[in-house]
Amino acid sequence: CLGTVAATRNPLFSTVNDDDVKYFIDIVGDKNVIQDEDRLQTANIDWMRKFEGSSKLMLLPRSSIEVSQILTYCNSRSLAVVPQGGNTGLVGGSVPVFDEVIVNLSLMNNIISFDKVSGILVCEAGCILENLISYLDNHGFIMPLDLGAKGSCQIGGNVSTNAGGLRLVRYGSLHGNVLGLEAVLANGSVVDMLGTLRKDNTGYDLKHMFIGSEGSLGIVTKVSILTPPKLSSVNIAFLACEDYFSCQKLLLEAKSKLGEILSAFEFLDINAMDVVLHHLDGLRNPIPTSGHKFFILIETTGSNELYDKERLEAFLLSSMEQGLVSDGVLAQDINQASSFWRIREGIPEALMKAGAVYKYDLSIPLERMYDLVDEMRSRIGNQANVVAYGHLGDGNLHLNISAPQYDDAILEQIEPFVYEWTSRHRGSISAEHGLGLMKANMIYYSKSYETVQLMTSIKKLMDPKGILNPYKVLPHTIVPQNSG
Ligand code: FAD
Ligand code: 2HG
Ligand code: ZN
Repeated sequence: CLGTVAATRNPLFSTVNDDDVKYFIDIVGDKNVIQDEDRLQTANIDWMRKFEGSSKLMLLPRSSIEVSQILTYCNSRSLAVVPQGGNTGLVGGSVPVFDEVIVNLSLMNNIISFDKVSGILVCEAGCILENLISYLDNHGFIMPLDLGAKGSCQIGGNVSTNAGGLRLVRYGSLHGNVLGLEAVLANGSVVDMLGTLRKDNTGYDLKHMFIGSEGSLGIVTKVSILTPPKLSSVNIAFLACEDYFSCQKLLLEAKSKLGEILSAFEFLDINAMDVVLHHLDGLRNPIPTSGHKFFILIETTGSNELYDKERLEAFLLSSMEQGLVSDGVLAQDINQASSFWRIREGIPEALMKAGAVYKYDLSIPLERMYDLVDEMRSRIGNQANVVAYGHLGDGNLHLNISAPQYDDAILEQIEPFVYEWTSRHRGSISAEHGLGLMKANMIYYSKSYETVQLMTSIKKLMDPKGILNPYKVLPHTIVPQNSG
Protein backbone atom coordinates (compact mmCIF):
# COMPACT_ATOMS: atom_id res chain seq x y z
CA CYS A 1 0.00 0.00 0.00
CA LEU A 2 1.37 3.40 -0.99
CA GLY A 3 -0.98 5.34 1.26
CA THR A 4 0.96 7.56 3.60
CA VAL A 5 -1.53 7.43 6.45
CA ALA A 6 -0.77 5.20 9.39
CA ALA A 7 -3.73 3.77 11.28
CA THR A 8 -3.85 0.92 13.76
CA ARG A 9 -6.54 -1.74 13.50
CA ASN A 10 -9.16 -1.26 16.19
CA PRO A 11 -8.73 -4.38 18.38
CA LEU A 12 -12.41 -4.26 19.38
CA PHE A 13 -13.46 -5.25 15.86
CA SER A 14 -14.07 -8.93 15.18
CA THR A 15 -12.74 -10.90 12.24
CA VAL A 16 -15.10 -12.53 9.73
CA ASN A 17 -15.53 -16.27 10.40
CA ASP A 18 -17.36 -19.13 8.63
CA ASP A 19 -20.54 -18.63 10.65
CA ASP A 20 -20.63 -14.97 9.58
CA VAL A 21 -20.29 -15.98 5.94
CA LYS A 22 -23.16 -18.48 6.33
CA TYR A 23 -25.30 -15.78 7.89
CA PHE A 24 -24.56 -13.34 5.04
CA ILE A 25 -25.38 -16.04 2.45
CA ASP A 26 -28.80 -16.37 4.10
CA ILE A 27 -29.32 -12.62 3.73
CA VAL A 28 -28.06 -11.80 0.22
CA GLY A 29 -27.75 -15.21 -1.42
CA ASP A 30 -24.69 -17.22 -2.34
CA LYS A 31 -23.71 -15.33 -5.47
CA ASN A 32 -23.81 -11.95 -3.75
CA VAL A 33 -21.31 -12.95 -1.10
CA ILE A 34 -17.98 -12.36 -2.83
CA GLN A 35 -14.92 -14.23 -1.67
CA ASP A 36 -13.31 -14.61 -5.08
CA GLU A 37 -9.74 -13.26 -4.91
CA ASP A 38 -9.76 -11.34 -8.19
CA ARG A 39 -12.98 -9.53 -7.42
CA LEU A 40 -11.82 -8.81 -3.90
CA GLN A 41 -8.55 -7.41 -5.15
CA THR A 42 -10.38 -4.91 -7.36
CA ALA A 43 -12.62 -3.89 -4.48
CA ASN A 44 -9.73 -3.62 -2.01
CA ILE A 45 -7.75 -1.10 -4.07
CA ASP A 46 -8.74 2.45 -4.95
CA TRP A 47 -8.88 4.20 -8.33
CA MET A 48 -5.45 5.76 -7.86
CA ARG A 49 -3.98 2.39 -6.80
CA LYS A 50 -2.67 4.18 -3.75
CA PHE A 51 -4.76 2.79 -0.90
CA GLU A 52 -5.22 -0.93 -0.44
CA GLY A 53 -7.02 -2.97 2.20
CA SER A 54 -7.20 -6.69 2.80
CA SER A 55 -10.90 -7.45 3.10
CA LYS A 56 -11.84 -11.09 2.67
CA LEU A 57 -15.51 -10.38 2.04
CA MET A 58 -17.65 -8.20 -0.17
CA LEU A 59 -21.46 -8.19 0.08
CA LEU A 60 -23.80 -7.05 -2.70
CA PRO A 61 -27.19 -6.29 -1.12
CA ARG A 62 -30.23 -5.92 -3.41
CA SER A 63 -32.52 -3.89 -1.14
CA SER A 64 -32.58 -1.56 1.85
CA ILE A 65 -33.88 -4.45 3.93
CA GLU A 66 -30.81 -6.49 3.06
CA VAL A 67 -28.55 -3.54 3.92
CA SER A 68 -30.40 -3.25 7.21
CA GLN A 69 -29.97 -6.96 7.98
CA ILE A 70 -26.27 -6.78 7.14
CA LEU A 71 -25.65 -3.78 9.39
CA THR A 72 -27.76 -5.14 12.26
CA TYR A 73 -25.62 -8.27 12.19
CA CYS A 74 -22.27 -6.47 11.74
CA ASN A 75 -23.10 -4.15 14.61
CA SER A 76 -23.97 -7.02 16.95
CA ARG A 77 -20.77 -8.86 15.96
CA SER A 78 -18.59 -5.70 15.93
CA LEU A 79 -17.62 -6.29 12.32
CA ALA A 80 -16.35 -3.13 10.65
CA VAL A 81 -17.87 -2.13 7.30
CA VAL A 82 -16.79 0.03 4.38
CA PRO A 83 -19.65 1.26 2.18
CA GLN A 84 -18.61 1.27 -1.46
CA GLY A 85 -20.13 2.71 -4.62
CA GLY A 86 -18.20 2.95 -7.89
CA ASN A 87 -14.85 3.11 -6.03
CA THR A 88 -13.78 6.26 -7.86
CA GLY A 89 -13.11 8.28 -4.69
CA LEU A 90 -9.76 10.05 -4.54
CA VAL A 91 -9.02 10.13 -0.80
CA GLY A 92 -8.87 6.45 0.13
CA GLY A 93 -12.39 6.48 1.62
CA SER A 94 -13.98 3.75 -0.47
CA VAL A 95 -11.64 0.86 0.27
CA PRO A 96 -10.96 -1.01 3.51
CA VAL A 97 -7.95 -0.04 5.57
CA PHE A 98 -7.68 -3.52 7.11
CA ASP A 99 -10.21 -6.34 6.81
CA GLU A 100 -13.49 -4.39 6.91
CA VAL A 101 -16.46 -6.03 5.17
CA ILE A 102 -17.10 -4.24 1.87
CA VAL A 103 -20.78 -3.44 1.28
CA ASN A 104 -21.05 -2.49 -2.37
CA LEU A 105 -24.29 -0.92 -3.60
CA SER A 106 -23.97 -1.75 -7.29
CA LEU A 107 -26.97 -4.11 -7.41
CA MET A 108 -29.27 -1.44 -6.00
CA ASN A 109 -29.55 0.35 -9.29
CA ASN A 110 -33.27 0.86 -9.94
CA ILE A 111 -34.92 4.11 -10.85
CA ILE A 112 -37.93 4.33 -8.56
CA SER A 113 -39.82 7.24 -10.10
CA PHE A 114 -39.43 10.34 -12.22
CA ASP A 115 -41.93 13.18 -12.11
CA LYS A 116 -41.78 15.17 -15.34
CA VAL A 117 -43.72 18.07 -13.90
CA SER A 118 -41.44 18.74 -10.95
CA GLY A 119 -38.27 17.16 -12.42
CA ILE A 120 -37.81 15.07 -9.29
CA LEU A 121 -35.99 11.78 -9.73
CA VAL A 122 -36.09 9.10 -7.04
CA CYS A 123 -33.65 6.23 -7.40
CA GLU A 124 -31.59 3.66 -5.55
CA ALA A 125 -28.10 4.64 -4.42
CA GLY A 126 -26.27 2.23 -6.73
CA CYS A 127 -27.43 3.89 -9.97
CA ILE A 128 -24.42 4.88 -12.05
CA LEU A 129 -24.35 8.61 -12.70
CA GLU A 130 -24.00 8.23 -16.48
CA ASN A 131 -27.05 5.93 -16.58
CA LEU A 132 -29.08 8.56 -14.76
CA ILE A 133 -27.83 11.20 -17.20
CA SER A 134 -28.98 9.06 -20.18
CA TYR A 135 -32.30 8.20 -18.56
CA LEU A 136 -33.05 11.87 -17.93
CA ASP A 137 -31.86 12.87 -21.38
CA ASN A 138 -34.61 10.65 -22.84
CA HIS A 139 -37.11 12.59 -20.76
CA GLY A 140 -35.73 16.05 -21.62
CA PHE A 141 -33.93 16.61 -18.30
CA ILE A 142 -30.34 16.63 -17.01
CA MET A 143 -28.58 15.73 -13.78
CA PRO A 144 -27.51 18.82 -11.79
CA LEU A 145 -24.04 17.31 -11.44
CA ASP A 146 -21.54 15.93 -13.90
CA LEU A 147 -18.01 14.69 -13.43
CA GLY A 148 -15.24 12.82 -15.21
CA ALA A 149 -15.94 9.59 -13.30
CA LYS A 150 -19.60 9.50 -14.43
CA GLY A 151 -19.20 6.13 -16.17
CA SER A 152 -18.44 4.35 -12.87
CA CYS A 153 -19.43 6.51 -9.91
CA GLN A 154 -22.81 5.96 -8.27
CA ILE A 155 -25.29 8.55 -7.11
CA GLY A 156 -24.97 7.17 -3.55
CA GLY A 157 -21.21 7.75 -3.73
CA ASN A 158 -21.77 11.22 -5.16
CA VAL A 159 -24.14 12.11 -2.34
CA SER A 160 -21.88 10.58 0.31
CA THR A 161 -18.93 12.65 -0.89
CA ASN A 162 -21.06 15.72 -1.72
CA ALA A 163 -19.36 15.63 -5.12
CA GLY A 164 -19.05 19.00 -6.83
CA GLY A 165 -17.98 18.52 -10.41
CA LEU A 166 -18.19 20.48 -13.60
CA ARG A 167 -21.56 22.24 -13.35
CA LEU A 168 -21.71 23.32 -9.72
CA VAL A 169 -21.17 26.92 -10.79
CA ARG A 170 -24.61 26.80 -12.40
CA TYR A 171 -26.72 24.31 -10.43
CA GLY A 172 -25.19 24.52 -6.96
CA SER A 173 -24.16 21.74 -4.60
CA LEU A 174 -25.92 18.50 -3.71
CA HIS A 175 -26.93 20.07 -0.40
CA GLY A 176 -29.35 22.09 -2.53
CA ASN A 177 -30.32 19.52 -5.14
CA VAL A 178 -30.84 16.43 -3.00
CA LEU A 179 -34.38 16.76 -1.70
CA GLY A 180 -34.38 13.60 0.34
CA LEU A 181 -32.71 10.31 1.00
CA GLU A 182 -33.04 7.01 2.79
CA ALA A 183 -30.16 5.80 4.92
CA VAL A 184 -29.48 2.72 7.00
CA LEU A 185 -27.77 3.42 10.32
CA ALA A 186 -25.06 1.32 11.93
CA ASN A 187 -27.63 -0.46 14.11
CA GLY A 188 -29.65 -1.42 11.03
CA SER A 189 -32.51 1.02 11.41
CA VAL A 190 -33.76 2.38 8.10
CA VAL A 191 -34.32 6.13 8.28
CA ASP A 192 -36.80 7.36 5.71
CA MET A 193 -36.02 10.98 4.78
CA LEU A 194 -36.92 10.41 1.15
CA GLY A 195 -38.92 13.61 0.78
CA THR A 196 -39.69 15.07 -2.62
CA LEU A 197 -40.50 18.59 -1.49
CA ARG A 198 -38.63 21.80 -2.28
CA LYS A 199 -39.69 23.24 1.04
CA ASP A 200 -39.99 21.40 4.35
CA ASN A 201 -39.01 23.21 7.52
CA THR A 202 -40.28 20.68 10.03
CA GLY A 203 -37.33 20.67 12.38
CA TYR A 204 -33.78 19.49 11.75
CA ASP A 205 -33.04 18.60 8.14
CA LEU A 206 -31.08 15.47 8.91
CA LYS A 207 -30.52 14.37 5.33
CA HIS A 208 -27.66 16.89 5.23
CA MET A 209 -25.75 14.78 7.76
CA PHE A 210 -25.41 12.06 5.15
CA ILE A 211 -24.46 14.39 2.30
CA GLY A 212 -20.67 14.51 2.43
CA SER A 213 -20.18 12.27 5.49
CA GLU A 214 -18.42 9.66 3.35
CA GLY A 215 -20.24 6.61 4.68
CA SER A 216 -19.26 7.30 8.28
CA LEU A 217 -22.81 7.86 9.59
CA GLY A 218 -24.91 5.47 7.53
CA ILE A 219 -25.33 3.74 4.19
CA VAL A 220 -27.34 5.82 1.75
CA THR A 221 -29.79 3.50 0.00
CA LYS A 222 -32.16 5.84 -1.89
CA VAL A 223 -31.94 9.39 -3.15
CA SER A 224 -34.44 11.96 -4.35
CA ILE A 225 -32.94 14.67 -6.50
CA LEU A 226 -34.15 17.77 -8.27
CA THR A 227 -33.18 17.76 -11.95
CA PRO A 228 -33.26 20.77 -14.29
CA PRO A 229 -34.84 20.61 -17.75
CA LYS A 230 -32.50 20.05 -20.67
CA LEU A 231 -32.08 23.31 -22.56
CA SER A 232 -31.59 23.31 -26.28
CA SER A 233 -28.65 25.63 -26.78
CA VAL A 234 -25.21 24.66 -25.47
CA ASN A 235 -22.06 26.53 -26.51
CA ILE A 236 -18.50 25.79 -25.56
CA ALA A 237 -15.46 28.00 -25.90
CA PHE A 238 -11.83 27.11 -25.26
CA LEU A 239 -9.75 30.17 -24.45
CA ALA A 240 -6.13 31.02 -23.75
CA CYS A 241 -4.99 33.60 -21.20
CA GLU A 242 -1.49 34.88 -20.64
CA ASP A 243 -1.54 35.10 -16.86
CA TYR A 244 -3.55 33.97 -13.90
CA PHE A 245 -4.82 37.47 -13.16
CA SER A 246 -6.56 37.48 -16.55
CA CYS A 247 -8.24 34.14 -15.79
CA GLN A 248 -9.59 35.58 -12.58
CA LYS A 249 -10.85 38.75 -14.24
CA LEU A 250 -12.37 36.67 -17.01
CA LEU A 251 -14.43 34.78 -14.44
CA LEU A 252 -15.88 38.02 -13.09
CA GLU A 253 -16.62 39.16 -16.64
CA ALA A 254 -18.25 35.81 -17.46
CA LYS A 255 -20.43 35.95 -14.38
CA SER A 256 -21.63 39.45 -15.13
CA LYS A 257 -21.86 39.24 -18.94
CA LEU A 258 -23.12 35.68 -19.34
CA GLY A 259 -25.10 35.63 -16.12
CA GLU A 260 -27.64 32.85 -15.91
CA ILE A 261 -26.47 31.02 -19.06
CA LEU A 262 -22.97 30.30 -17.71
CA SER A 263 -22.87 26.55 -16.96
CA ALA A 264 -19.14 25.80 -16.58
CA PHE A 265 -15.95 27.76 -16.04
CA GLU A 266 -13.04 25.33 -15.91
CA PHE A 267 -9.36 26.08 -15.77
CA LEU A 268 -6.10 24.31 -16.66
CA ASP A 269 -2.55 25.52 -16.88
CA ILE A 270 -0.02 24.64 -19.56
CA ASN A 271 1.44 21.82 -17.42
CA ALA A 272 -2.00 20.17 -17.24
CA MET A 273 -2.50 20.66 -20.99
CA ASP A 274 0.88 19.10 -21.76
CA VAL A 275 0.18 16.05 -19.58
CA VAL A 276 -3.15 15.41 -21.33
CA LEU A 277 -1.76 15.85 -24.83
CA HIS A 278 1.16 13.60 -24.04
CA HIS A 279 -0.73 10.75 -22.37
CA LEU A 280 -4.17 10.61 -24.00
CA ASP A 281 -4.62 9.57 -27.60
CA GLY A 282 -6.31 11.57 -30.32
CA LEU A 283 -6.31 14.98 -28.66
CA ARG A 284 -4.74 18.19 -29.84
CA ASN A 285 -4.48 21.63 -28.33
CA PRO A 286 -7.58 23.52 -29.57
CA ILE A 287 -5.48 26.70 -29.65
CA PRO A 288 -2.55 25.95 -31.94
CA THR A 289 -0.75 29.27 -31.39
CA SER A 290 1.99 28.51 -28.92
CA GLY A 291 3.21 30.11 -25.72
CA HIS A 292 -0.07 30.25 -23.80
CA LYS A 293 0.21 29.50 -20.10
CA PHE A 294 -3.45 29.21 -19.06
CA PHE A 295 -6.59 27.79 -20.62
CA ILE A 296 -10.24 28.27 -19.74
CA LEU A 297 -13.18 26.16 -20.86
CA ILE A 298 -16.43 28.08 -20.79
CA GLU A 299 -19.82 26.50 -21.39
CA THR A 300 -23.13 28.29 -21.72
CA THR A 301 -26.50 26.58 -21.57
CA GLY A 302 -29.66 28.41 -22.48
CA SER A 303 -32.84 28.14 -24.47
CA ASN A 304 -32.32 30.61 -27.31
CA GLU A 305 -29.61 29.58 -29.72
CA LEU A 306 -29.23 32.87 -31.52
CA TYR A 307 -29.34 35.02 -28.43
CA ASP A 308 -26.96 32.77 -26.43
CA LYS A 309 -24.39 32.67 -29.21
CA GLU A 310 -24.54 36.42 -29.70
CA ARG A 311 -24.11 36.91 -25.99
CA LEU A 312 -21.11 34.58 -25.84
CA GLU A 313 -19.52 36.19 -28.89
CA ALA A 314 -20.00 39.69 -27.44
CA PHE A 315 -18.43 38.52 -24.17
CA LEU A 316 -15.46 37.01 -26.05
CA LEU A 317 -14.97 40.13 -28.14
CA SER A 318 -14.98 42.43 -25.15
CA SER A 319 -12.64 40.08 -23.22
CA MET A 320 -10.21 40.10 -26.13
CA GLU A 321 -10.40 43.89 -26.40
CA GLN A 322 -9.58 44.16 -22.71
CA GLY A 323 -6.62 41.85 -23.24
CA LEU A 324 -7.97 39.17 -20.90
CA VAL A 325 -8.10 36.52 -23.62
CA SER A 326 -5.24 36.15 -26.08
CA ASP A 327 -6.78 33.53 -28.33
CA GLY A 328 -9.80 31.28 -28.37
CA VAL A 329 -12.04 28.96 -30.31
CA LEU A 330 -15.77 28.24 -30.22
CA ALA A 331 -16.75 24.59 -30.71
CA GLN A 332 -18.33 24.26 -34.15
CA ASP A 333 -20.00 20.91 -33.61
CA ILE A 334 -20.67 18.27 -31.01
CA ASN A 335 -17.42 16.41 -31.76
CA GLN A 336 -15.32 19.49 -31.19
CA ALA A 337 -17.28 20.25 -28.02
CA SER A 338 -16.63 16.77 -26.66
CA SER A 339 -12.94 16.98 -27.52
CA PHE A 340 -12.73 20.20 -25.46
CA TRP A 341 -14.41 18.43 -22.56
CA ARG A 342 -12.18 15.39 -23.03
CA ILE A 343 -9.12 17.59 -22.50
CA ARG A 344 -10.45 18.88 -19.21
CA GLU A 345 -12.07 15.68 -17.92
CA GLY A 346 -9.11 13.54 -19.04
CA ILE A 347 -6.53 15.24 -16.79
CA PRO A 348 -6.84 12.80 -13.83
CA GLU A 349 -6.54 9.81 -16.19
CA ALA A 350 -3.54 11.34 -17.97
CA LEU A 351 -1.85 12.02 -14.64
CA MET A 352 -2.30 8.38 -13.65
CA LYS A 353 -0.51 7.39 -16.85
CA ALA A 354 2.29 9.86 -16.15
CA GLY A 355 3.39 8.01 -12.99
CA ALA A 356 2.99 8.74 -9.30
CA VAL A 357 0.71 11.62 -8.34
CA TYR A 358 0.13 13.58 -5.14
CA LYS A 359 -3.36 15.11 -5.24
CA TYR A 360 -4.64 18.15 -3.36
CA ASP A 361 -8.21 19.38 -3.74
CA LEU A 362 -8.35 22.87 -2.31
CA SER A 363 -10.74 25.76 -1.91
CA ILE A 364 -8.71 28.95 -1.94
CA PRO A 365 -9.74 32.60 -2.27
CA LEU A 366 -9.50 33.25 -6.00
CA GLU A 367 -6.99 36.07 -5.91
CA ARG A 368 -4.37 33.95 -4.09
CA MET A 369 -5.01 30.60 -5.75
CA TYR A 370 -2.16 30.52 -8.22
CA ASP A 371 0.35 31.91 -5.69
CA LEU A 372 0.27 28.49 -4.08
CA VAL A 373 1.09 26.84 -7.41
CA ASP A 374 4.03 29.18 -7.96
CA GLU A 375 5.32 28.64 -4.44
CA MET A 376 4.97 24.90 -4.79
CA ARG A 377 6.96 25.00 -8.04
CA SER A 378 9.81 26.82 -6.42
CA ARG A 379 9.85 24.33 -3.52
CA ILE A 380 9.78 21.27 -5.76
CA GLY A 381 12.17 22.53 -8.46
CA ASN A 382 12.73 19.90 -11.10
CA GLN A 383 11.99 16.94 -8.82
CA ALA A 384 8.39 16.74 -10.08
CA ASN A 385 5.84 18.38 -12.34
CA VAL A 386 3.42 20.72 -10.55
CA VAL A 387 0.11 20.65 -12.43
CA ALA A 388 -2.81 22.99 -11.74
CA TYR A 389 -6.40 22.80 -12.92
CA GLY A 390 -9.87 22.85 -11.47
CA HIS A 391 -13.24 24.42 -11.10
CA LEU A 392 -12.19 28.07 -11.11
CA GLY A 393 -15.81 29.16 -11.13
CA ASP A 394 -16.14 27.60 -7.64
CA GLY A 395 -12.75 28.66 -6.26
CA ASN A 396 -11.60 25.02 -6.37
CA LEU A 397 -8.00 24.25 -7.31
CA HIS A 398 -6.83 20.72 -8.12
CA LEU A 399 -3.14 20.86 -7.40
CA ASN A 400 -1.49 17.67 -8.60
CA ILE A 401 2.19 16.92 -8.25
CA SER A 402 3.30 14.34 -10.76
CA ALA A 403 6.55 12.40 -10.32
CA PRO A 404 8.11 9.31 -11.90
CA GLN A 405 7.59 7.46 -8.60
CA TYR A 406 6.53 8.12 -5.03
CA ASP A 407 9.38 9.67 -3.13
CA ASP A 408 9.51 10.79 0.52
CA ALA A 409 11.81 13.67 -0.37
CA ILE A 410 9.11 15.10 -2.65
CA LEU A 411 6.35 14.50 -0.10
CA GLU A 412 8.36 16.39 2.52
CA GLN A 413 8.40 19.42 0.25
CA ILE A 414 4.63 19.24 -0.20
CA GLU A 415 3.23 18.39 3.24
CA PRO A 416 2.49 19.97 5.64
CA PHE A 417 3.30 23.10 3.57
CA VAL A 418 0.24 22.73 1.32
CA TYR A 419 -2.13 22.33 4.27
CA GLU A 420 -0.56 25.14 6.30
CA TRP A 421 -0.67 27.51 3.33
CA THR A 422 -4.33 26.68 2.65
CA SER A 423 -5.30 27.08 6.28
CA ARG A 424 -3.42 30.39 6.55
CA HIS A 425 -5.40 31.71 3.59
CA ARG A 426 -8.67 30.49 5.11
CA GLY A 427 -9.18 27.90 2.41
CA SER A 428 -10.37 24.31 2.72
CA ILE A 429 -8.08 21.28 2.46
CA SER A 430 -10.92 19.41 0.78
CA ALA A 431 -13.12 21.33 -1.60
CA GLU A 432 -15.03 18.37 -3.03
CA HIS A 433 -13.31 14.97 -2.65
CA GLY A 434 -13.72 14.60 1.11
CA LEU A 435 -11.23 13.59 3.80
CA GLY A 436 -11.37 9.81 3.55
CA LEU A 437 -8.30 8.12 5.00
CA MET A 438 -5.85 10.47 3.32
CA LYS A 439 -6.87 13.61 5.17
CA ALA A 440 -8.70 12.42 8.30
CA ASN A 441 -5.80 13.57 10.47
CA MET A 442 -5.59 16.90 8.64
CA ILE A 443 -9.11 17.98 9.58
CA TYR A 444 -7.90 20.67 12.02
CA TYR A 445 -6.42 22.66 9.15
CA SER A 446 -10.02 23.39 8.11
CA LYS A 447 -12.23 22.77 11.13
CA SER A 448 -12.07 24.14 14.68
CA TYR A 449 -11.48 21.93 17.70
CA GLU A 450 -15.09 22.49 18.85
CA THR A 451 -16.46 21.52 15.46
CA VAL A 452 -14.46 18.29 15.42
CA GLN A 453 -15.66 17.54 18.96
CA LEU A 454 -19.27 17.95 17.87
CA MET A 455 -18.67 15.76 14.82
CA THR A 456 -17.16 13.10 17.09
CA SER A 457 -20.19 13.23 19.42
CA ILE A 458 -22.56 12.85 16.48
CA LYS A 459 -20.55 9.88 15.20
CA LYS A 460 -20.68 8.27 18.68
CA LEU A 461 -24.42 8.79 18.89
CA MET A 462 -25.15 7.34 15.46
CA ASP A 463 -22.52 4.61 15.40
CA PRO A 464 -21.48 3.86 19.01
CA LYS A 465 -19.18 0.97 18.06
CA GLY A 466 -17.65 2.93 15.20
CA ILE A 467 -18.20 0.12 12.67
CA LEU A 468 -19.02 2.41 9.72
CA ASN A 469 -16.01 3.34 7.63
CA PRO A 470 -13.55 3.37 10.53
CA TYR A 471 -10.27 5.36 10.32
CA LYS A 472 -11.85 7.78 7.81
CA VAL A 473 -13.09 11.39 8.05
CA LEU A 474 -12.53 11.88 11.79
CA PRO A 475 -8.99 12.21 13.13
CA HIS A 476 -7.35 9.14 14.61
CA THR A 477 -6.19 11.23 17.55
CA ILE A 478 -8.00 14.17 19.11
CA VAL A 479 -5.69 17.17 19.30
CA PRO A 480 -5.84 19.08 22.60
CA GLN A 481 -7.43 22.52 22.45
CA ASN A 482 -5.30 25.41 21.09
CA SER A 483 -2.69 23.16 19.57
CA GLY A 484 -4.37 22.58 16.20
P1 FAD B 1 -16.87 5.56 -3.86
O1 FAD B 1 -15.57 5.97 -4.40
O2 FAD B 1 -17.18 4.13 -3.91
O3 FAD B 1 -16.99 6.05 -2.35
C1 FAD B 1 -16.66 7.36 -1.97
C2 FAD B 1 -17.01 7.56 -0.49
O4 FAD B 1 -18.42 7.47 -0.30
C3 FAD B 1 -16.41 6.48 0.42
O5 FAD B 1 -16.13 7.06 1.66
C4 FAD B 1 -17.54 5.47 0.57
O6 FAD B 1 -17.46 4.76 1.79
C5 FAD B 1 -18.77 6.35 0.52
N1 FAD B 1 -19.95 5.74 -0.10
C6 FAD B 1 -20.10 5.30 -1.37
N2 FAD B 1 -21.37 4.90 -1.58
C7 FAD B 1 -22.01 5.08 -0.42
C8 FAD B 1 -23.36 4.87 0.01
N3 FAD B 1 -24.29 4.41 -0.81
N4 FAD B 1 -23.69 5.19 1.28
C9 FAD B 1 -22.77 5.69 2.13
N5 FAD B 1 -21.48 5.91 1.79
C10 FAD B 1 -21.13 5.61 0.52
N6 FAD B 1 -15.33 14.43 -7.36
C11 FAD B 1 -15.88 15.65 -7.41
O7 FAD B 1 -16.43 16.11 -6.41
N7 FAD B 1 -15.86 16.38 -8.57
C12 FAD B 1 -15.28 15.93 -9.71
O8 FAD B 1 -15.25 16.64 -10.72
C13 FAD B 1 -14.70 14.63 -9.67
N8 FAD B 1 -14.14 14.12 -10.78
C14 FAD B 1 -13.56 12.90 -10.72
C15 FAD B 1 -12.97 12.41 -11.88
C16 FAD B 1 -12.34 11.18 -11.87
C17 FAD B 1 -11.70 10.66 -13.14
C18 FAD B 1 -12.33 10.40 -10.67
C19 FAD B 1 -11.67 9.06 -10.64
C20 FAD B 1 -12.93 10.89 -9.52
C21 FAD B 1 -13.54 12.13 -9.52
N9 FAD B 1 -14.14 12.67 -8.38
C22 FAD B 1 -14.73 13.90 -8.45
C23 FAD B 1 -14.10 11.98 -7.06
C24 FAD B 1 -15.49 11.66 -6.52
O9 FAD B 1 -15.53 11.59 -5.11
C25 FAD B 1 -16.11 10.44 -7.07
O10 FAD B 1 -15.92 10.28 -8.43
C26 FAD B 1 -17.58 10.15 -6.75
O11 FAD B 1 -18.35 11.15 -6.16
C27 FAD B 1 -17.56 8.98 -5.83
O12 FAD B 1 -18.61 8.12 -6.16
P2 FAD B 1 -18.40 6.55 -6.07
O13 FAD B 1 -19.71 5.91 -6.31
O14 FAD B 1 -17.30 6.09 -6.90
O15 FAD B 1 -18.03 6.39 -4.52
C1 2HG C 1 -11.66 16.77 -11.53
O1 2HG C 1 -12.20 17.86 -11.37
C2 2HG C 1 -11.68 15.80 -10.39
O2 2HG C 1 -11.18 16.41 -12.61
C3 2HG C 1 -10.35 15.13 -10.12
O3 2HG C 1 -12.21 16.36 -9.23
C4 2HG C 1 -9.31 16.09 -9.64
O4 2HG C 1 -7.69 14.40 -9.88
C5 2HG C 1 -7.95 15.46 -9.37
O5 2HG C 1 -7.15 16.08 -8.67
ZN1 ZN D 1 -12.91 18.33 -9.48
